[in-house]
Amino acid sequence: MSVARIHNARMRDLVVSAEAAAAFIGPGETVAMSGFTGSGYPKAVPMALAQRIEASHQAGQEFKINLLTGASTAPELDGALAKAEGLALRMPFQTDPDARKRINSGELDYIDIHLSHVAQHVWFGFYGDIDTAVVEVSSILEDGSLVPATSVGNNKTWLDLAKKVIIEVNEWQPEDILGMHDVYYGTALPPHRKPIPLVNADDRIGQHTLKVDPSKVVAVVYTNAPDRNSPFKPADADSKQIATYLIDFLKHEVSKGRLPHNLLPLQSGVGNIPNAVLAGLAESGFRGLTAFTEVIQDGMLDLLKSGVLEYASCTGFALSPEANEEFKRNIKFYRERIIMRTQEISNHPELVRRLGCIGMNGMIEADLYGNVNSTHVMGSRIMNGIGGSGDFTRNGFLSTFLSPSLAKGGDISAIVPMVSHVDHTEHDVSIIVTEQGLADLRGLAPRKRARVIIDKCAHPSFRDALNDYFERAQRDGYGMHTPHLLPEALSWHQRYIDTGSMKK
Ligand code: 0RQ
Repeated sequence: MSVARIHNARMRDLVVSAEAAAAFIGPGETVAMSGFTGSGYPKAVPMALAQRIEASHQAGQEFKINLLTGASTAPELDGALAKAEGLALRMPFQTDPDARKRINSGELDYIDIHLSHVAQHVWFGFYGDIDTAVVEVSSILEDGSLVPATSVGNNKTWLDLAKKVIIEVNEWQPEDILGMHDVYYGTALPPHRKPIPLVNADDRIGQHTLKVDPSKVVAVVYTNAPDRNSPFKPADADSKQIATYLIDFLKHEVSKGRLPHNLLPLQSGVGNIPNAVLAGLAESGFRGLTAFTEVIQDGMLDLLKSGVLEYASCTGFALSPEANEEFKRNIKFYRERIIMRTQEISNHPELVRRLGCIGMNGMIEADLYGNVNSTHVMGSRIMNGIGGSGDFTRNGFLSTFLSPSLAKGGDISAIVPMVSHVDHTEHDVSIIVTEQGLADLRGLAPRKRARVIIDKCAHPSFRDALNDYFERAQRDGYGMHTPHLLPEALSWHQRYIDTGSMKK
């Protein structure tokens, strides 16, 4: 077996098969793994663990773990463990269809928290002990330090706190990624916190590698397997229209002197609409842009390549297979322009506020007053999770939410009288954009917000019904500050559940 990427003699002695490594993990353990939006997640040990769990279940023995990661992973991790019915608790973010099915059927507990909170909540002891950490790296240096792979996520915290550590060294990861990371070891528990010394999105405040206490490492597994992500759909007409409205708005803000010519550091969510916005920025005439974000997806690599984006700070990637190859081929170019941080720093409220990020995220629905639901379909079924959207929405300079005005072939309106679940409150949301238009909610009292949201963002097929609700709420509601008709406020959702459409 090749061990070329392991330059430390003791670590080389620990190389075993994925099956032997998975045997270190026992039923009931809390296991913290690497991985952020389909990058840098362990690829062999979780699958070997899933097989072990299935064998235990066949032998009539209960075997489940609590699983913590940076964010979503991929079929080899979330998918395999969910299918094996091996998860009792999952946190903080997932996008896997099998895991989602089990969460929504009540078989799997899921804790959906802000990504910037994860590390500190674990230090505070809210999740008990971390029994095992399983972390993918690109290589192990002679001094035993670890070169992170394509995500950093919570790996620093997992390695610091876990009782035992399993390392996957993935030869598919570019070895020349060494130098791209910036791992900050200066965070502390209250009351000992100090300001984080980062004032520009490209400041380096940490070190290139992760530390691990060698006495905790029980196994090293060698792999050679790609990061996997769901392929992107090509941008459709609606995504392009949404991107156009947003970019025109940003230009307008520059002309008013509220934004500098190269804007402020961008945060972009994952998915087709944010990707369409990035593609739109490529042709917008903007130059010298910067990003302080969680995830870099295809569109951002393109912007770096064309020079429209000067540099980007992130904690992980969500790339198509083609973009992965491009990234690896030109790793030296990207290493000069990308800084990868731990997610406690990439999403840190202090830094997002200081830098004045422009947040651009997707949503499920928004209501007349600007409350946004990013996570729950019909108030009850989780889609993915809040992820880092709240870190940027509450603390950014501008918080924008982007969505088509309709879902499910036109049966669902993304603009509803009252959201069925709230992730981002009316106090945090500044801009809502659909393919119909852009609602600028800044400086507007609630009833003025409702007017602008209906007029600019609602689909024409739901506009009359929204106007009717809003007028009657102003006439018959309990108060005029934020008028509602409580028995009707969620009736659109109930109608969808009963009839398959929000329309009467
Ligand atoms: O379902 O796949 O079954 O058809 O939701 O919707 O329109 O493809 O949009 O992929 O951008 O996802 C909010 C989920 C939008 C995402 C959400 C259904 C729709 C479809 C997906 P199908 P689209 P997107 C950075 C920031 C929270 C996390 C976040 C998200 C599916 O943006 O997870 O922002 N955000 N993180 O049919 C019922 C509605 C619906 C609806 C959409 N109103 N009612 N179903 N759908 N609107 C990344 C990290 O934090 C790591």
